[in-house]
Amino acid sequence: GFLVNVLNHPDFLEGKCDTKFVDETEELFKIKEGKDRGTKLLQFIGNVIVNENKEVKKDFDIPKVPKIDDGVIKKGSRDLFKELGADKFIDYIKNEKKLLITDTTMRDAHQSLFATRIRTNDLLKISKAVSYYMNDLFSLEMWGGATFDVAYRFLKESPWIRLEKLRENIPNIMFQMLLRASNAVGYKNYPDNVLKEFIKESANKGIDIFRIFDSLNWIENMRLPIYEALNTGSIVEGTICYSGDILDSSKTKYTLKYYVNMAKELEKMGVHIIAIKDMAGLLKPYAAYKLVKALKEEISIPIHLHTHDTSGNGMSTLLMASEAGVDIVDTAVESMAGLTSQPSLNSLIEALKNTSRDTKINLEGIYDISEYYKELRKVYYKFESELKTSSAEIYKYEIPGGQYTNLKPQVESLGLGNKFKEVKENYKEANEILGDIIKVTPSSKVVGDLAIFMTKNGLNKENIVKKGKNLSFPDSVVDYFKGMIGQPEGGFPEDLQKVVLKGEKPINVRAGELLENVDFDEIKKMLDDKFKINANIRNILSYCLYPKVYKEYLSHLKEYNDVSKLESHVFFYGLNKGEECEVEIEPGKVLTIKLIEIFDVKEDGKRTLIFELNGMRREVEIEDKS
Ligand code: 3PY
Ligand code: ZN
Repeated sequence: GFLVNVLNHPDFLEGKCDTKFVDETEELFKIKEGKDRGTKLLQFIGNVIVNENKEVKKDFDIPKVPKIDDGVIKKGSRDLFKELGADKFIDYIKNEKKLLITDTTMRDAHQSLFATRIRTNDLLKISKAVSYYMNDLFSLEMWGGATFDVAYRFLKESPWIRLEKLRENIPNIMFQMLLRASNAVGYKNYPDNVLKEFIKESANKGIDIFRIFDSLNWIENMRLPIYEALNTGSIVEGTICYSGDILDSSKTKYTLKYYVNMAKELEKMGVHIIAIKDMAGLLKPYAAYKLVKALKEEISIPIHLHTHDTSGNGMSTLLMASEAGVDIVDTAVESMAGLTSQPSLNSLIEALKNTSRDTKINLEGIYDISEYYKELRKVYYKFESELKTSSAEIYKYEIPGGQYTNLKPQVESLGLGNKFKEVKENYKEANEILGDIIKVTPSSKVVGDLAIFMTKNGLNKENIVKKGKNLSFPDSVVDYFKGMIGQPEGGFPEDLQKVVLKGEKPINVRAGELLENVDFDEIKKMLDDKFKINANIRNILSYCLYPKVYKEYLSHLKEYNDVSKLESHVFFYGLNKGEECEVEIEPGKVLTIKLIEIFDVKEDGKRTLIFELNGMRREVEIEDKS
């Protein structure tokens, strides 16, 4: 009774009640003018029902969150790190016999399996159980890579809030992010002050470990971000991206020597750990043994291995690396592992039990966490790839895990759906045409875009230089040849470069060096004026990294309010007639929303939807865009 009255009170629905808690949390809640919060959410849900979800909504079970001793925070890697500081912590790693484990479930696993779509709401629900049951892990990779962009672009939520809230709920385990060197969490070089500030703020908000890679393995792109991350006192992983096959002596570009030399250079720059980033899962088991063994002999800092299980050989690769003395490896919880994702955490722990590299991690609670994700994953089914089995063909195509799952829908959306096989073949050929480059975001996008372009225009190795004279190439390919994402090993193929650039001059220094620093004050003023917010440094950085996407996110926020609190099945699929959902828009403040009726399209192209909001009838008009 009383609660319902409070919730229905116009002041509450208009957001005039005490919102101190949320105001302190982030910028977004400050956008409060206009229609009330409840109505805005009804419009959002109405729009999903009318324009987004084209199928009958399925029934989804509620994923079960494992029980924990509430309030008990077990000691974890972060406590040790805080106690020892970076340098001593590295000594601890070097002296540790156990194989140390990173869990990628909150970042790479869902990036690689279903297009990075897991929402913060779902991560937060499991986060305290993760803190409780996974406290013996080395780290959680839970931020960076594609998560930043996708949060704003598709999930309409703030990646910063994700970081902040996860940090609150998981204070004990180290957080790790993936940073694309001078490309930050984007697809191109950013001005130096943006890069520096972004790294500082990420560390401030709770990132402990920065894994820094460059998409062409170009050290010049990595220097500034590495120094900046070191300056924050965080742990820095200098990364070598693995391509080709060091066991194949006919391949002379990416040899064992090439990787060892790169690792040595990174070690000289003062990184704490060398990460081997095998983004496409090309590092074969015996190659892993050879590479790790050589690195252990040639450098003195710990080695952290990241691979993907696309070929089905991922676990063997981890075990061989373990034999060769690798210090840390990446895995994902069982129900989020395998195929284009990482090998399974659960299987690896079992495989090493009672051996010299026994991880000593207790699996009991982790099984329950895996059950949670297994159930949760069903809600994200529409983003899953069709991949049902592993594919050793990946050794031929060299397509990174995340790109592999995205490429098919991308090809389909261009009306080339029946040509997926051809696009994959062209991916291989495009890579050869480009001079066999390292392929990982964003260079992998260059190869993918070129492959699609070749498929559309009937281009191949033989005719591309001649036919290409009359074609304008995709932006990513043009930028690549201009040198905007860096310099590839062995340089650019010059004849094709001329054809693509059509007279424009390429650069041979780091692109960020040529970019002028941005004026943060000016951007703040613009955001404050246009969106009526009081922009903080995170808002400003988000704008700098993704101006268009960030502005669209703010407009969305204005139009629909904060949709991050909706359950994912409602966010993606709306409601069935008669179905009810609850939204806790603030702690203790719950809206109950029920869909009563959907009417036919009217002459003005709109549909009327009838909802009940906390038991009161509400009509909403939604434009039918079909
Ligand atoms: C990213 O940059 O997002 C990657 O995961 C590359 O593998
Ligand atoms: Zn990866």
